[in-house]
Amino acid sequence: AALRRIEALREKLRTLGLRPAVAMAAHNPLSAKLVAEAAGFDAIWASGFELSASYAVPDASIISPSTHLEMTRAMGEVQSLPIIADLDTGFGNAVNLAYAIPKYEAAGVAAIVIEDKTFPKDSSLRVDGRQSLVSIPEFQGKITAAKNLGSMLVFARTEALIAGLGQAEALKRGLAYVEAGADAILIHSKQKTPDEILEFCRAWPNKVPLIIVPTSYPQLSFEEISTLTQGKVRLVICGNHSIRTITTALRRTFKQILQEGGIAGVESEIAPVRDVFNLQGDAGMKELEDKYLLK
Ligand code: SPV
Ligand code: MG
Repeated sequence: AALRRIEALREKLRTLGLRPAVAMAAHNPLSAKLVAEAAGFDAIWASGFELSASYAVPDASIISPSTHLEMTRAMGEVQSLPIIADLDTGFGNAVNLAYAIPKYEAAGVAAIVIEDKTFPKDSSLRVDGRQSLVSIPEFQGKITAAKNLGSMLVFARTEALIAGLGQAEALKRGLAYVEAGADAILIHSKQKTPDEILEFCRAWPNKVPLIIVPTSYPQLSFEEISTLTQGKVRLVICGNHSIRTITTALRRTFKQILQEGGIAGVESEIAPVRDVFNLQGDAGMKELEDKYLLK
């Protein structure tokens, strides 16, 4: 089953459709299941930012790797889309990453993303965040370790633009990571317009697919991303749209309940308990009850 998910994702990256493959962020098995239920997303993004936010702590290597691993494993149990796991820096150096690879592989993950920042990382989107990069050879070591020690796809993410190092450095890093065996390059930007990313994509000479996370430049449709990058961007990651959605929804409901002094008004606005039971897999438990419990 794990191999099937890896192949499914590999195929999505290969297929040149009207739009790129789209991965949606999740931060727990329920949100992952809802991504799958939406029937249209190609993968789950097991986001470090979303997980950190769900614990109300910064996305800065604060959450333990085992917490991320457990979230990711449990997401794989309740839905069947390929999971792209956000391994940040690889949780340390290439040795730390080497120990993580078999665990993520056993969890049924289809692809991992590692980024070329120093450990501990800071969020790419943070204003005045601490952004320093490891050397190219050091990061190539991480890619090689990940490729050698597992069969998951390895997406190498360069933070050169995030760190303000410019296009030439970003390109140099992207190409060096391809040389080390990366299956795709994630190029990240926090500019408010897509200009910087589009410039990188135009210059990208390689057949290796590109991945973007357009949180800070949301204005392009998926189709436009494909067209404007000559199909070079094969995967778009919606990096934080689950945690931001629930933040808005919870605030709205809580406010309404307090304003109205009761829960009646929100009843028609929120998922019925029956719906939640379904998401919990109640039908599966019913089958077990019928089969194995004394009548
Ligand atoms: C995440 O969702 O954890 C990411 C994307 O890595 S970003 O937050 O933009 O760095
Ligand atoms: Mg992350």
